[in-house]
Amino acid sequence: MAQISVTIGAVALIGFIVWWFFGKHQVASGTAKLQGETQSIAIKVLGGYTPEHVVLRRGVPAVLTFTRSDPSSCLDRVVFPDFGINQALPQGEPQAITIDTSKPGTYTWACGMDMFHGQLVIE
Ligand SMILES: [Cu+2]
Repeated sequence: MAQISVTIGAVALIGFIVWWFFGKHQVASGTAKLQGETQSIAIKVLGGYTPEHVVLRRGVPAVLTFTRSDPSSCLDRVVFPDFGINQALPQGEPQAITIDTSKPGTYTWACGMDMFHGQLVIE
């Protein structure tokens, strides 16, 4: 009897591990809204980035507005290494960041310590 419950426990644990590593986790995704000649999107900074996957249209000037409500200093900067951007995010003050969308591709951004990440897709 004890052996059966150990076996069931082991199978359940293996199932959980497989799900954890290979299951599809939901990622908040957002597409920038076109307004006249520019596209823009608002990103919330609270325990990470929402959305953390942002889609931009190629060749249209883009503005990402980050608003940090998270009190942690971990998130007080946002860095886009491919664009040479390292911007301070004062708590509660929306910060507009202009992105050059001339080169399509997938780029990442991160907090100042490279702990939280977001993804930018220009298509
Ligand atoms: Cu950090």
